[in-house]
Amino acid sequence: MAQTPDIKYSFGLWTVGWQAQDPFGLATRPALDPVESIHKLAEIGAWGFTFHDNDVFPFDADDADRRARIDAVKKAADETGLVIEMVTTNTFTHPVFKDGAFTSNDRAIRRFGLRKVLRNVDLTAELGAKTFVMWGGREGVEYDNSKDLHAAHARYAEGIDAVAAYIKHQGYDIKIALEPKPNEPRGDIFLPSIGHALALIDSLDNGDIVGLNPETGHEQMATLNYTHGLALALYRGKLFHIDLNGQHGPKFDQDLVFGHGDLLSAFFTVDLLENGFPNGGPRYEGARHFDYKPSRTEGPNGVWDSAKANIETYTILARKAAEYRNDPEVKEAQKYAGIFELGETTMAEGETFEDFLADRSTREDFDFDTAAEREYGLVRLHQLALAHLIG
Ligand SMILES: [Mn+2]
Repeated sequence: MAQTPDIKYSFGLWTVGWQAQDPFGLATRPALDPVESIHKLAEIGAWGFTFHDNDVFPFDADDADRRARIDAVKKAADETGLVIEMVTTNTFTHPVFKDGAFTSNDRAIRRFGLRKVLRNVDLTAELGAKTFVMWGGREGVEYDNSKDLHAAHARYAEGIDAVAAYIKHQGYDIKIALEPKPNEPRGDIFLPSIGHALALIDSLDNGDIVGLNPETGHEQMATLNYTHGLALALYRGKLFHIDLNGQHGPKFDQDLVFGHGDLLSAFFTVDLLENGFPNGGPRYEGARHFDYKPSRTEGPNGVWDSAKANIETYTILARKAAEYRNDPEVKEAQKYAGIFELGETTMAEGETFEDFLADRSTREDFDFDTAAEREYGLVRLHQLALAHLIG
């Protein structure tokens, strides 16, 4: 058992269950029974698990088979005490979705895709999960003339809004979390970043229950800063779920163990998640959810070694981030850098424009040459973080 009852670790069943088939090679591992995976996840210290509908039952399962497999997963959850915290829908594997589900040019396929998603919303409610992730992996194009791009965004918004409206219509206690990704499997995927998704959510009638599920590697594939993305989502009250993993910069989606890509970035991600912003503000309270893939080189032992590595890495980083934040030298360096000063509003509360314009220190008496000489000590502060990380 892992040693961290206070951190809620969760894994997708598709992570450890991945058989490691890729575009160039066959599977290198046998299939795993989801029930066995759930018991193994409990053994390594997980708190919860998540899944796509078709991680548990086949795309073409009949009703009896579907029910039997769902019941087996529920029984395993009960036996292990693991929480089913999130459910998501596979609208990318079957060839029918090769041009997308909500944004397919074929209207009948869009209606079929919506039915598949709504059926899975019902399952999410039945299992008591509170988060419904939507990753539109096939919602995109290879060629810019493949779609009316205005209509495609309108159909994507319509589809997401319909799912949110259905959740409210049914009275379910579920929030939707959109998962941005810039590319792969499509050449360009719609909603490629956290910022794009936030812009679309603002246009929805039912956007109050729609937020984000940002993935480390997906943002880093787009050369974006994952921790900054989490911060913006938190600022907008939209960080509903997270997918933690590792990535080495802009290349194919590597889905490495958390921390096995950009370790410094992972440290600051954990520091934000565990310790919050230096001046306070919204916090992320959900599961520390890993969406990684055991590398194709790994056999059955490597699968569980890599799953444990996610928990171990996060746990170590959480301890080091706490030590960093509680270090008096760090607090002093943060103060010197002006980090707490940034928490003060620029204009005083109740200050009028008349007051502001009359304040000669804002222009007439402002000594910008002296102000320009200010040192912030940012390298020293960063070295303190590095020393805590590697020390
Ligand atoms: Mn990924």
